Amino acid sequence: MTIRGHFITFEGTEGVGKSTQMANAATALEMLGVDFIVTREPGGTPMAESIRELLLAPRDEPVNDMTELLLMFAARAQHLYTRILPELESGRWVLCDRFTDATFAYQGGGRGVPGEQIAQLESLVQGSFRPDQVILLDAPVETGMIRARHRGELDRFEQEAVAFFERIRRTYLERAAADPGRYHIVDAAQPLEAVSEDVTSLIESLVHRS
Ligand code: Z5A
Repeated sequence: MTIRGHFITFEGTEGVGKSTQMANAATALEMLGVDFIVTREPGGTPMAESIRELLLAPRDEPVNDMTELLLMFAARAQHLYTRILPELESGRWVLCDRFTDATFAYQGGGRGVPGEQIAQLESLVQGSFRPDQVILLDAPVETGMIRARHRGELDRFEQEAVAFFERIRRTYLERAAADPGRYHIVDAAQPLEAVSEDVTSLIESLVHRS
């Protein structure tokens, strides 16, 4: 299999501005004449979107950590093999709102599932496939919560306490520190215009060096 497109993921704790900055990155790619798609996880195909609904719905029944983890990877397998890889093979860039880094951060850092177990599933589902570049939008947890929480009913993840999101943020920052060539940390606590400028110049530099 020859992969010709570029796979860029956007990560961060809730409300840091991933959707906003993906739209901004899409505009930058359009201006540069790059052919691309925008997608998200969990989701990105009709079946994977159904799994997303299962995962996000608040429910009375406690959700087992392993159930949550396996559903994340079930959605990912469907998304990866039926959408992401075919798009990359046809030469398109793929911008994805969250990918496996979110699993290490949320199910690993947040829920406490050992990283080695997540890494085993990552190898099983993805082989050696990883994002080419990860844009980590980083801001204090409270900043994102304030931005996100005026949207109405909270989903199952959004109902978690601040400490859960602090562990997630820490895990993201540790992963970024361990692989600085692939992770780009953007200060998402800045005013919107400044974050957008940082993301636009990052996208421009990725296109120019591709
Ligand atoms: N999850 C998981 O557990 N494991 C996995 O493997 C994966 C996912 C893949 C769904 O993700 C949940 O799935 C997620 C983790 C879990 N749960 N949580 N929490 P999601 O990405 O769909 O949900 P989210 O993280 O909650 O995203 P979000 O709330 O939609 O936030 P966002 O996309 O990062 O932010 P936004 O919508 O772009 O911005 C939020 C608001 O802030 C909006 O009004 C903007 O106009 C405003 N904004 C944005 N930037 C700024 C700046 N710089 N200043 C001021 N205001 C701003």
